Amino acid sequence: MKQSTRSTRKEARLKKQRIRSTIFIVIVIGVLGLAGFYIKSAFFRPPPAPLAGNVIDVSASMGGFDKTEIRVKVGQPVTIRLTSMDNSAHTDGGGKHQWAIDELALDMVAQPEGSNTVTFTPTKTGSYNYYCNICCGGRANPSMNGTLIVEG
Ligand SMILES: [Cu+2]
Repeated sequence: MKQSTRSTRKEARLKKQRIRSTIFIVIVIGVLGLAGFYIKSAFFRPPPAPLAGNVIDVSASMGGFDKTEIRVKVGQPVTIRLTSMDNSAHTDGGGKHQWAIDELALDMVAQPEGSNTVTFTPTKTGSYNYYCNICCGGRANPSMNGTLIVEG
């Protein structure tokens, strides 16, 4: 009788220990998983989600626009998606970039490491200067300029 009580207690203690170590392992796995998730998202930024229609991606960094020439067709709606490759730690412009064309009254700003879009339908052929006036000397900087060519 006494013997069996002792062994039941021992069993209960072992069970408690097992539950504790299981909880510990679950917490460790959870913390590691979370850390892995944050490390992964810090180093591998997924590409922006695709948009419907005629979308032209333009990215901007302190080095300038990745495209200096964009060709579109007159009468066809087009979406320009501007993505800033810079983070908010940049002292010059805070990582924001702009994409603007004065003649077409187009003006948008992409937040640091973010995207912005503008959709328009060009009505006239011609070539138009687009620029960013936020960083690196603004629109006077040749790398922060490009040409939108509207073809007939
Ligand atoms: Cu810029």
